[in-house]
Amino acid sequence: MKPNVVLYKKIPADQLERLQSHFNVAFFEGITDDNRADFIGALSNAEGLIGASCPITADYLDAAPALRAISTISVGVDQFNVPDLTSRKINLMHTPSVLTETTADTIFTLVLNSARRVIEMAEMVKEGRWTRSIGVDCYGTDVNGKTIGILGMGRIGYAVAKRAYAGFGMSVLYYNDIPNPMAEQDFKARRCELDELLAQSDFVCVVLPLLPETEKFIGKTQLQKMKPSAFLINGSRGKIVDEAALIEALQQGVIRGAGLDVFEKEPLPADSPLVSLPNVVALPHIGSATHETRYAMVRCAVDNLISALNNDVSVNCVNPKARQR
Ligand code: 8YV
Repeated sequence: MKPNVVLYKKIPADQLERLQSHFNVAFFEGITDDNRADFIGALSNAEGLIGASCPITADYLDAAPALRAISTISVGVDQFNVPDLTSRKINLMHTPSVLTETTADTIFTLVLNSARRVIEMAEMVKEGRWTRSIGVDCYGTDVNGKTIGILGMGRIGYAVAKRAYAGFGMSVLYYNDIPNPMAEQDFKARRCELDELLAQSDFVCVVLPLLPETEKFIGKTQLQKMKPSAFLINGSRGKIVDEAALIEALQQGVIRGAGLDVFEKEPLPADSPLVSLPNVVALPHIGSATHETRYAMVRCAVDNLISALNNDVSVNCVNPKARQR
């Protein structure tokens, strides 16, 4: 008998077939008010759960007494209460390595777009407002040779540092709970206190995971410690930055601009000042959203679920100790 698995995100056909060759799959296209009752019903005999972008709350877990493994198609695990999963003996699998480089590309896109005002300038051309040679009102800020401060020197932080150092000759500062000797050796990255990083960096890049202790990690006080010419770049999770404080800082010129792929509330409400502020580049959470990377994430998540339900949690498991094997 194949184990029962619930899939709550649309995935490519070949990966669905792989999943179906190992499991009986109940498929839901997201979890919505319309399908919630059926989703909860399908959980009653599910041993595995796979999907992304929906919080998996205690009421779902209560409805899933046989659940042994959840495989999220993401690196971030903030949609889950990991200690609760561990106490329920449910392994949580994620997709860390496959999206590192693409997410770092997105973060660097935000660095370049914010500094060189690419979207503003492109709109000027598209709207037929390029009617004379450009003047100081169109100038941007250099990226090359500047200082980048990276909050969180994990896989993605390292990949951002690589681009900054090797591609743009930037100095790299980082803030992390533990040293990253590779980043120090490869990119001359220097670990420092948060206040020093904020005061010295021309680009402050947030690449921390969202945890209770990183929520609103960057607030009014931290923004005021940044240079007035600096940019805040957030490619991890919106809740790490106090959005109201950021909006105020951008409106009052406390910092020069921001490049944001993530927001406190997603989709970003259309009436948010972040939509209309000229010194903000806002993207719709596309960090890992390329054909290649999203496919690799799904494949990795399917592999992870197959392994976990075969009692192998040696790779990509967030809480390997959840089940004592
Ligand atoms: C996706 C992400 O937006 O992996 C993550 O943690 O934020 C993104 O790659 C998301 O999880 C949807 O799959």
